Amino acid sequence: MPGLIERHMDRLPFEKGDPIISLGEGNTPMIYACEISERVGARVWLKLEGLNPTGSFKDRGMTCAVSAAVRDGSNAVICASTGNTAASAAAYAARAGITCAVVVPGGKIAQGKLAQSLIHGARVIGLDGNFDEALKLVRELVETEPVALVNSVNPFRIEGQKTGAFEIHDVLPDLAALAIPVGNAGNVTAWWKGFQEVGAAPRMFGFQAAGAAPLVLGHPVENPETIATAIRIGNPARWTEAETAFAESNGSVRTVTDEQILEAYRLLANKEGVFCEPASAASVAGLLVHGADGVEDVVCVLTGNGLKDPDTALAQGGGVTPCEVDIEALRAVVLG
Ligand code: AN7
Repeated sequence: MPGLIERHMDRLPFEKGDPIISLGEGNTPMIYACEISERVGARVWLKLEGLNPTGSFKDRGMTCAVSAAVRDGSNAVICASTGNTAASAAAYAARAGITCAVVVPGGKIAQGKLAQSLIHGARVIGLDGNFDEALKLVRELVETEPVALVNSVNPFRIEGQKTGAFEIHDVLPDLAALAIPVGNAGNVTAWWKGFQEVGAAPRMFGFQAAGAAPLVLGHPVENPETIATAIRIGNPARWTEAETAFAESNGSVRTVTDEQILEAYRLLANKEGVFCEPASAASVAGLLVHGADGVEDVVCVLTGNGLKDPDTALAQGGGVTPCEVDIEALRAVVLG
């Protein structure tokens, strides 16, 4: 299967003969969510972006950002990240044979994302600060150093991520709404751009964690906090673009609490069989809490794979039942 640059080259800033760094990203499954549809009172679909090569939607943008960096002669990339961008940048840089540095909030990213970044050979820098501080520093660094910045301030990231909208539009051309978690606001910007390019205009329903909700509050949050570490962001780089997407699409941006996020996270796993990371569950939590505002159908973007964050799953799941090697003991604990 070709990657998304080859599939969508007519709508992307690439030409035949350009170097393409791909891991076979995109073309993710979309499945119907029976239980959630019933609870929300609308047809709810789940777009499983956690099934991209590194386990998150970031791969759509990263194939474009790293391919463009290679085309332009870069031999190093850098990003600030809450974890998924780091894992994706590390993988695509490894594939391209270039070096990668990732700057993450020290001790505040999920274990799986850290493991990925390390095993792909990135230089992992644990900053004594949060994502917003990391991004500010990295932007300053690339002003003087010959390193390509692959955060979503890079327009190639937006170009790649907009292809999710093409895939949904092929299946649901009259889709009424998209529910999406919002952190740095690159993804909602990209999805809205993608829908516009195919002449569609579903309402963009964005959801932020209550402790990290600058777009809802209307001002930056100095010390963002949420269990959904992926969206622990207080000053989104794509602020104005996100506001435009919500306004133009007749959408909205609202909050969900950590408890509501975790409830949706458990519900997705228990009733739909879908294991996503906490930040991704914010989209479903938002619909469950705020309703679907009368729309008939809505796609929730499940942005990252649940395996990214084993610690949260272990804390939220049931415990392990011990058993000695004995058939009666086993019968008792299995049936008990
Ligand atoms: C699972 O990896 O910002 O609003 O540095 O990992 O485009 O930022 C991750 C963000 C949603 C929010 N869900 O998307 C990073 C990073 C997951 C994420 C978001 C992120 P944006």
